[in-house]
Amino acid sequence: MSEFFQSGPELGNQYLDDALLRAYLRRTLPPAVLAELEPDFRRLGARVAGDILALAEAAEAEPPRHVPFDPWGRRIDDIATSDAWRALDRIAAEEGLVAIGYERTHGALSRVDQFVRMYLFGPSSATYNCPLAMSDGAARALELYGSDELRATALQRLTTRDPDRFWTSGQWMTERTGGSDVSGTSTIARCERGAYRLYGTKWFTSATTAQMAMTLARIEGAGPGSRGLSLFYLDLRDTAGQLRGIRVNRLKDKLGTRALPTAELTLDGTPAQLVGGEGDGVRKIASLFNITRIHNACAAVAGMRRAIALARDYARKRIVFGRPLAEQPLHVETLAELETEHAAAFLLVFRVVELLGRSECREASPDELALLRLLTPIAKLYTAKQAVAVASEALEAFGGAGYIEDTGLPRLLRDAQVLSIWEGTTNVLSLDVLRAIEKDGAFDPFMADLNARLDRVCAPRLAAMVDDVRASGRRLAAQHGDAAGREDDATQAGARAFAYSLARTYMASLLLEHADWELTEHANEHAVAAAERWCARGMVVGMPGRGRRVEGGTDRGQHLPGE
Ligand code: MFK
Repeated sequence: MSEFFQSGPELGNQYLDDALLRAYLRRTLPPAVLAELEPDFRRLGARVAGDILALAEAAEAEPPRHVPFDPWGRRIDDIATSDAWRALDRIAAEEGLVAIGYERTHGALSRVDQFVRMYLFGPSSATYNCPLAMSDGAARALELYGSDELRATALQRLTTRDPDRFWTSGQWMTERTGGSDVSGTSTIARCERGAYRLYGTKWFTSATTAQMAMTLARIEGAGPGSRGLSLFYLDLRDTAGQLRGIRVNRLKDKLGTRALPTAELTLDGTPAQLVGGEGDGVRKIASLFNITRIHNACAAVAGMRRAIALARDYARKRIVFGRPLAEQPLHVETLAELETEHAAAFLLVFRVVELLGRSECREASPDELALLRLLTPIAKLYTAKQAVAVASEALEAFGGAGYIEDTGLPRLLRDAQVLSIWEGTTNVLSLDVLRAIEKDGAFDPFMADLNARLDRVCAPRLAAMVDDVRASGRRLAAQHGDAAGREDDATQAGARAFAYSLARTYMASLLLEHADWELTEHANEHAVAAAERWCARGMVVGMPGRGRRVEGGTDRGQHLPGE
């Protein structure tokens, strides 16, 4: 009988092992800032492969439970969570995972600092990054629209590093009558004795253990549609920690993100405070969900990185046909494709993070604000699809083990699948891309930014690819010209392909910029290979009615990223 046992994959320091992250930071941060932050990144990189990872595994092993009644029959609607889940909350506060974005110690670059930490923390957090994303979004909405009182209370709580004072926030947008079409929200806000109370049902509320929530409701008598909605702040618990005027109907039985409590709630006279005045609720809550969409994209790129790190480690250990997988040309090729997907996604997400920081520190030009508006849905929609494809391929790299629950590997795929659903589906976000172009005039700033980046690429080795990306840009401009001002069915039907094309073309320019820096500064060819792979796959995806050819690639029709 064989005594052979295969060794499972192990994680090293997730900062030190991430060559792209470290190179990006050397390229982007002033040396003094990097020198100040790097010891912390290195420390967190070790923790997320050590004690934080152990807590995440413990939280996954003990999912939340809804306890509707106390032993004597009183309705309590407790959501019982594990010690590990609560420990992750404290760590999040101590590590400043929300706070750093608001302390702004390094000005606009503070968002880069914060998102690097979220990128490291996310895959070891049992999805605690979701409550943190919503808390960050809520903090931004309160910073923009909150009263002095809410800024002095709730905003301080969301952005403190003191774990005893730290709060998380829910973001309750989804109703049975609404879903993607938030304008269908049917929760009513009634003014009773000078204060608002909410009545309605919220169909998906993630992180229901939070202390506060931001939500939408229609003030009695207000008009229809999203303009008739208003934004409200809810202080969820009384001094005994009981929910105020809220019934938990049940916890959702989800495909993944199982440590994260997601509930159906009935609001029955929930006390609420209006935020930012009456009306225009969707526009106001957009300040929140544009932040959570960036977190979503960061979670996608972090999930890809984690799947690849595990697959790479395993490839060095697993011997088949006489040599390790890491020496098998086809396996190496497969991993290189995944690395390319990750690199393109990483550079896109951190480009958006840089713009976010500049906008919040009032350093962004009008063109940069429009670009941020457009790149946010692009990054969210494209990286989410990549994350699913990369997780699926990474599971396959483990053979049968990738399909076995107690390896922990299937969770990578289950948790990736939500990324293209919550915070707006791929199609909703593709339509948002059209909205950003039509309403915010974001196409010209996009093209100007793309071409300016290509102008800066000077390594002769990259010149042919620069020409390819410019050609893609011209095709996009032609498609944009054809569709400008049109809101017909054909334009809508082509929205996803157009969004993918914008994403792929912009990502190509980022890969070339990074490759140029690597070549010039370090004579490093690795990033060139990623750019070559990306460009060879084509950038402009065919749109229905405009042919289905992929420019620079084969005639494969519309394809999903990573296919
Ligand atoms: C690990 C990472 C974790 C992430 C956290 C996950 C937590 C999940 C919890 C959830 O809540 S998931 C639920 C998420 N739901 C959504 O994301 C909603 C999806 N649907 C949309 O996004 C629709 O596009 C939208 C509801 C916004 C459409 O609304 P309308 O009212 O039909 O659209 P309209 O009339 O075009 O927009 C109204 C206003 O909002 C307009 O401004 P004006 O009033 O000034 O004209 C729009 O320009 C503005 N607007 C819409 N989208 C915007 C925006 N402004 C800025 N940014 C945007 N993205």
